[in-house]
Amino acid sequence: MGSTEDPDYPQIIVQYSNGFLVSKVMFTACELGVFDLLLESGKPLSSDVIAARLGASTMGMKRLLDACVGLKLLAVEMTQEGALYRNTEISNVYLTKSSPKSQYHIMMYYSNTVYLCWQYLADAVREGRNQYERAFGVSSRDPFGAMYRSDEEMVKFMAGQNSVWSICGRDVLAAFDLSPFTQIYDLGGGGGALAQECVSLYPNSTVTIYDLPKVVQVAKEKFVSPEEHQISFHEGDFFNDSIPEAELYILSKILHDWDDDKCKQLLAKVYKACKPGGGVLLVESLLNEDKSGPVETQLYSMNMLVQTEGKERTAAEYSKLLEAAGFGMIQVKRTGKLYDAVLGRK
Ligand code: ASE
Repeated sequence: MGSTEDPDYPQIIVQYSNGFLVSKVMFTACELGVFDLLLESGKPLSSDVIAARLGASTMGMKRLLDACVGLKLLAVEMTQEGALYRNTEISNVYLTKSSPKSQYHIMMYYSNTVYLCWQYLADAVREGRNQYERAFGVSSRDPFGAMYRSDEEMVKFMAGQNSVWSICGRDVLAAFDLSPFTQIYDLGGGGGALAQECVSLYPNSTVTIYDLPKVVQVAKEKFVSPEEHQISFHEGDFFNDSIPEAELYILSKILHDWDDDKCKQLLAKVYKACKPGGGVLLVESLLNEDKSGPVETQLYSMNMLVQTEGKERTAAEYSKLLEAAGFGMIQVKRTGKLYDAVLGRK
């Protein structure tokens, strides 16, 4: 690209314009179960067979499959019976529902919820607030009231967040040696995937998932089995109810949901509850200090605008919030993946 680029065919503009088409093709193939069927089948299948098994039109399915080949999400081989499609290695691992590293649920959340909010991105930028009212007709005053407007939406969100920890959880928890902290609270721990990674990485730790009563109920029902003895639950609203004493508090993708005032309120409360010598671990996607990137984090910050009251922040911004609450000895670790870690001590 660069100097060799045709000025009348700017790659960057074409690629970015088509970005949403790319996302929707991948989301749709996931939603219709293309990758699951090809995994189960264990052998390449024709578009006719795939269409019939998934209850789709042959014409629509053929086009979707070919687009997936173009996107390198499927491979095709020509045989005497015609084209046969199979999963790529990446699709088997990340796009099938049953894989331990499946990103299926976060994609369904993006495709069916986040996508609808982004329809109103221009309004969000003009007004500086989330777009639940326009997108779903629910009040945007309480973002989690809106995000959890139905049990179904709440479960989709929890499953989506869980899928992220299946690929990033270990790195953020291994960023610091957390073994000195055995009594851990995961504030807003939701579906519990990060708590599960935590007790697996630190076998001497116990993690209490602190979340809203209806979230805890669903976590117990659908995501965390009672046999997982190192994990327990505490029902509450961390802004309005008390926070029990512990050695370490994990706030994973919590502060990015809220403005600076709310973050300071919450961190001050956590500081009060924290044992001396204890700490707080922030798990967030960190912006560069000059906010020049990473682009994924900049896009997530746009998403916080359309969906929440918060934003993505720099390491210095998180450090300032921690210091304002009383925490010290602040350490920052970038993982090179989507989510990073910041540790503060009392
Ligand atoms: C939140 C995280 C998310 C609140 C709303 C959210 C995510 C999507 N919607 O705490 C996961 C991160 N992904 C993006 C696109 O921001």
